[in-house]
Amino acid sequence: MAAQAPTEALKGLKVAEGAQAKGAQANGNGTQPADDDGHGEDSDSDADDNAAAADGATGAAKKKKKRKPRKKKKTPTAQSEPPRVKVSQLFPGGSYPKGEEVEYKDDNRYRTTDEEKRHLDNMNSEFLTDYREAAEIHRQVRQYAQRVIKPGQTLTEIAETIEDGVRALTGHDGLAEGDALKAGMGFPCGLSLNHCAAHYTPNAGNKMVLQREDVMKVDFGVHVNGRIVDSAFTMAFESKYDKLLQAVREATNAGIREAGIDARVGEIGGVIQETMESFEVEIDGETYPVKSIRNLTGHTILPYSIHGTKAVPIVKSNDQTKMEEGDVFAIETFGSTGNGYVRDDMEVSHYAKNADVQHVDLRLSSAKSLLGVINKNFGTLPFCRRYLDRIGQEKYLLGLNNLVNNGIVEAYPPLCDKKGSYTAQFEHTILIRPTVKEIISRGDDF
Ligand SMILES: [Co+2]
Repeated sequence: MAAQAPTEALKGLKVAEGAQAKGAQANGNGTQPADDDGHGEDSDSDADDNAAAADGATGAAKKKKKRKPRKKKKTPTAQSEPPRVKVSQLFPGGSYPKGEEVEYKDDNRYRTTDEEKRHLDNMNSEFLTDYREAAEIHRQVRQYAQRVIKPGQTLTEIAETIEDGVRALTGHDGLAEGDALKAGMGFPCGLSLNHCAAHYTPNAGNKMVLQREDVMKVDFGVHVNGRIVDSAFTMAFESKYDKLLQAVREATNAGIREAGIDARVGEIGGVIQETMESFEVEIDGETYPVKSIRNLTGHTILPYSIHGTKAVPIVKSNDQTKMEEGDVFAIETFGSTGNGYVRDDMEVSHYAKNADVQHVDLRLSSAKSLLGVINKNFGTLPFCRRYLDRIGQEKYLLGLNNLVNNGIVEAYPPLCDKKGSYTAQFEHTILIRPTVKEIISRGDDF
């Protein structure tokens, strides 16, 4: 999910010289729940056994014949298509693959082998296991999505392809109260087209169809026990967009490369911008410079909270904030053929409860009851309207808007550059571990 630079900070932002883009603002992504904890194997042969017992009168011989061998359901060793096998079954004992581990440089080089740092690292084993599980789910679902998403599909179908996969692989369908808080969607699946950069996902009844000429940002989160992996990519079906995608992929990788303990976020923004803006692209006979979208940023991630307190600008800035041991960062960059600046546009779908709200006395009963539903099912995880629909909520818009107006829930509207422009995004989550930097969501695809 994209974080937005606050308007205040932007006023002081000198694009050429760099500026003070502090505090990222989170944008919503939602969560989806799944079903049981997934440890119970169903013994599907029980029913057959009972049936066989019932017609015992027909003789033991026949009964023997009828009885199917009691086979223990085999634990799947490979993922299905569409992905429905829990990754906890594919990697028994929590042996999930690591992300890409990168050693620290210069003054921090000692950390990789330092006894104390290694000890600190070992104390985080549960955190790492949860993060690696969430990342593996992200990779498996997104790589499936990359194979099957085609022009002609509706955005609703595409979102459900991804969300159903994520929920199945976590083993939590999120339908029972509280289940989505155990594991599932870390935020709603964003499917933002063309000049829209972020935070678009269909609401109920949306009939939009993906076109061959579209450039689609696919941005979704997976969480396990509140450990959110935030990773995004861009899909296009025409080669004229290749270079735009390349610019943004390289800019994101430059940001990841510069990240580390003691790295200053403003300088990282400068490197990202330099990489991004070294590209120009030709689309339909017109040449455009690729611009970093200056009011979008990367961000820290906290448990159950997609936008932490630190921002990573994607243009040069004087922000001296340092990355520190233990931080989790979403490094995301956005390139545009337009103004390099986004505004709120179109219908809101993404929401999240504010982490720091004090008690407000709500007068509207529908708002009060909806807040109860949000607390139990999403907590502070971003959600979208479709996620309320699927858990049976109806006619909730008045209550939802009331929660937004009372500052309890934050609305994250779609963020769009100027009409006719094209935007692209790539994003990874990285862990600033005591010993190494781990690009947890890295895959063969990006
Ligand atoms: Co993000």
